[in-house]
Amino acid sequence: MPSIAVIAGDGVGKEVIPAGLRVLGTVASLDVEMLPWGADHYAETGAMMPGDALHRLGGHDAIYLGAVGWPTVPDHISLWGLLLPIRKAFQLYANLRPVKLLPGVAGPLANRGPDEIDMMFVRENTEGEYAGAGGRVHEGTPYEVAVEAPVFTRLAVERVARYTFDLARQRSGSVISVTKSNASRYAYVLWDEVVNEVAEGYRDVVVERMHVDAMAARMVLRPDTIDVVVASNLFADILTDLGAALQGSLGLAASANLDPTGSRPSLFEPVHGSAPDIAGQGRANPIGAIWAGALMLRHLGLAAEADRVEAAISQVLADGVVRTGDLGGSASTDDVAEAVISALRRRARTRANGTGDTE
Ligand code: GGG
Repeated sequence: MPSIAVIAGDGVGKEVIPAGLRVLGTVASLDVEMLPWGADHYAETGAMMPGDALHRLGGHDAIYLGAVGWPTVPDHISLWGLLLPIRKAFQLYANLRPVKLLPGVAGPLANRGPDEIDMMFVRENTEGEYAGAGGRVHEGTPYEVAVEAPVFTRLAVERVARYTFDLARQRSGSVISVTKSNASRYAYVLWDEVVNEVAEGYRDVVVERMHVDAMAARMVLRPDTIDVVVASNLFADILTDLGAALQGSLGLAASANLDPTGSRPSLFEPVHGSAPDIAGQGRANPIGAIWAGALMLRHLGLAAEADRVEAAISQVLADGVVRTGDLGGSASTDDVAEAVISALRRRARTRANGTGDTE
């Protein structure tokens, strides 16, 4: 039985993750360890997670995470105290973020339907603008200085490019590499060079280079021309929030932080944060978390179970009856989880009755 470390974290993470676990428990047996880390742990101990956290997480097959961040903890402390150390220590270098408009969801783009918004972003997840290189001097003085230095290494660009090209071969065979090598003379010039070198080994994959500003516009104006995208840590972070908006809600967006070598536990999370404005009210959309759970099942070798969860999510959204406020409805987090579970059970009965597989 796969062993899962669960960090619900902060705010709505504590609501969507239990909902996600209930759905996952309908299709798979998981050995779950709940780890109460985050802002409450910080208030009690001065740290977002204990000193042996990485050692403990390392013993699991996967990590299922909700959200990190709370107004009582400075954002850079919460992020650097929990999520980023896990991504870096376990070298979860490929952050996979599907951007897919599901049937029944009204996206914000006029006359653009599910056939036209179906992208897969691969975010470099270990360095770039998130490298943590920098510092502050002369703090509190009029001549104070802050330096935040992006770090790009050949190794990290090469491995994420390879991962992306392999993925593109399973999809349309086209990749857009997002850059800014006109203004950034060093980092993104190396990025472009290494992507081009990797592309030499994938002559069957069509590669396009786009500056990040033009890419943002293209996502809105011509989303149908985009399939697989590879981008740096910061660029993909920003573009996938735009992507989540194109999907109809940030609450729908899921992500997988992968160690493609399989030697360390990968981490699965909704893209959204802790949403303090609605936390504690039971009205957060759990679909991003449930979808992230499906990505986790697939990573764990439970592909059929993952397909079932994704089909049930699609069913609930297509039915359009049970929806949280972000999608214009009034359902609670639990209502949506129960609707997904009911859809799973209905579909299982249909299969068992031999009346056809509706997936
Ligand atoms: N769902 C995880 C979460 O809380 N994300 C919020 C966040 O700030 N993430 C930072 C990042 O992915 O760059």
